[in-house]
Amino acid sequence: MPFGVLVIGPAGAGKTRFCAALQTYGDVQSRSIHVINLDPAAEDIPYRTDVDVREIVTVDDAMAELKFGPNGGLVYCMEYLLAHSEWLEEKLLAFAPEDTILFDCPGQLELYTHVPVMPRLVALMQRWDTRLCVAYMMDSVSLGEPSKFIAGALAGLSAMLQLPLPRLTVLSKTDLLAPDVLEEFLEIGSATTFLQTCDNRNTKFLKLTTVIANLLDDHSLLSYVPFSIHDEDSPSHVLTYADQLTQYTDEAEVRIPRDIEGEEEEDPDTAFKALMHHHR
Ligand SMILES: Nc1nc2c(ncn2[C@@H]2O[C@H](COP(=O)(O)OP(=O)(O)O)[C@@H](O)[C@H]2O)c(=O)[nH]1
Ligand SMILES: [Mg+2]
Repeated sequence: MPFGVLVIGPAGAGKTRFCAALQTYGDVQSRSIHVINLDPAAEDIPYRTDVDVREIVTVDDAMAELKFGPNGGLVYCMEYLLAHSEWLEEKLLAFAPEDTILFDCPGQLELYTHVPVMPRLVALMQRWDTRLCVAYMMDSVSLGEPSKFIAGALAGLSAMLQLPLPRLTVLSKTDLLAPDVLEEFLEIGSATTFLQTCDNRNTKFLKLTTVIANLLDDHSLLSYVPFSIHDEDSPSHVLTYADQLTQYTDEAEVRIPRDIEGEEEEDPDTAFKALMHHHR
């Protein structure tokens, strides 16, 4: 039963580079990390593709032959993939049980929220005996403005809520943030407090953004793992979290903290926060 991380997030958030960085890390650590490209519109791919959806369908072909626009073409391609899911199933069956597979997904969030393509794909993959989690990539640029932060957080949530999988949010491109901004953000660990520290808040929507931030905090909906392709420690940090979520525990470097009695398994969110703390 291979382990999988579905890497999702808006176009340009850093999904493809993230997959490339993790694959390189796997090579160095002799850990078997494979990448499957599920983006039929991908152009330059900087990693070794073990499986590539473009073998069976591309957005360019859908646009040229069926006269779709870019978005319609993408939906067509993903539906085509679903209709030919035996192709993917066969590819997945070839992986070894201990392999980790990263799925580099398309960036159009409609695929998660408006059409049920990705949820259906996830349901199929679960039936094929893969242990999956989802990593939502949120660009660090979102920390620059309260409105961008709320929009990014909610976009991530709406996509993740459609996928019944354990989840983590990766704050990408952290090298672009001033170190003290990143440190403070991770230290705060609360959307409400973070927004209070922003001095460029739009007072007109203050009540609304406060309510949304409270909601995010109350349900521990956001825990961020920082990531940068320029930081050599980033891949191992992210994998530590992902391994917990997929229960890739045999080879995981860090064990899941247990309840004191050792009876109950700890709530994943609590365990996750403990790890976040551990890595700071
Ligand atoms: N500075 C910096 N740039 C990054 C990082 N990750 C990705 N990028 C850049 O962001 C752009 C989009 O990255 P890509 O991985 O293609 O995003 P995707 O559309 O989500 O797959 C590219 O120009 C990357 O070079 C990062 O950690 N730091
Ligand atoms: Mg990409």
